[in-house]
Amino acid sequence: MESTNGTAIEVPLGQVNAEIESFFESAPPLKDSADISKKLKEFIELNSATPGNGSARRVVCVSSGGTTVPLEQRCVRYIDNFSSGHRGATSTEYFINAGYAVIYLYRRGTFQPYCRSLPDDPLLECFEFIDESDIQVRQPYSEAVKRAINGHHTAVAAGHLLKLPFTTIFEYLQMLQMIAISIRNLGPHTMFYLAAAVSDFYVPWKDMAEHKIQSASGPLDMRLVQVPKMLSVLRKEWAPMAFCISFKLETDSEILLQKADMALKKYKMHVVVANELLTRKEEVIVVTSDEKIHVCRDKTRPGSDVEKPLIELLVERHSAHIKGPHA
Ligand code: PAZ
Repeated sequence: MESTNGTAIEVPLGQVNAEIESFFESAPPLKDSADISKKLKEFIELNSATPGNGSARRVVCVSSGGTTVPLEQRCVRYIDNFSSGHRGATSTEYFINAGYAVIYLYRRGTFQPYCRSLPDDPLLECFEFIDESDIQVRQPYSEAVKRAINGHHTAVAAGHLLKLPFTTIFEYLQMLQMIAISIRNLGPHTMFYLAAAVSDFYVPWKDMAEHKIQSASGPLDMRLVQVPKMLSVLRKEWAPMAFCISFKLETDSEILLQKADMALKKYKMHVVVANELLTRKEEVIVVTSDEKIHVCRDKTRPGSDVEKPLIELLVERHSAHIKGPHA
């Protein structure tokens, strides 16, 4: 909750929990939850310290892309947002390079790690026939295809990348909870890097039309309710030892830092990364309880991105979190 002068007001956790419980109770159950649980269990075992594996890896959950809000239970129409998943995909590559195991919780159809340089319009651009039965990669794309196959297959085969797709707000929040609870026992060695653009408003499942809404019924009058804020519960209950980073996007630079500060305090995040829509690929501001650090893309290097210095900084902060008091 926000006061009229923009400062954060503490909402009692009991009230928040009741809203969250009601959200989860009324959400349509995840279709593939048993399969997701199994994949998570195997991934965590693989990246935990055992006599066979050697030392444990740090584990980060990177959320990426935007959630949809369905308007009908047999969904024909939905509300969506702009997020392309570029931030999450790029950051995943840098986390893997830095030695992390990444759970990539991503919106179906958005950017994928190691595949950012491939044309998506259409992907078939990359290939051509050599003869009637064989194809090859066309020359201009050969480096990008090799990089994608090599990076992606190596990370997946080594057990350093687990990709879990979502579409709706219901799927996203249920999966985030499953991930948080699954990695909780790894303690401070875990990180949440929540770059997904999560819907603020939704139609509760029980209030949603079952069938396609008919235009013959006249103007559409629909009530959207607020999605309960899960960040404080993630911090306090689901994964209390994890290092938690959330993102704040605004289009108005005047309010960006104030909103980021508020999120930091209200949800007790360790870091909030503030960014503006138009400059998000050029610079971000890393906001902590005592610092505001501008992180910029190195413009002298063609093809550089802001995620490189950002992840370097966050990995360093995570190391300090692991050494220090982390509750
Ligand atoms: O996905 P993308 O690369 O197009 O954009 C990234 C972003 C702007 C969605 C991300 O940096 C971000 O700010 N996520 C949180 C958005 C929010 O305030 O809900």
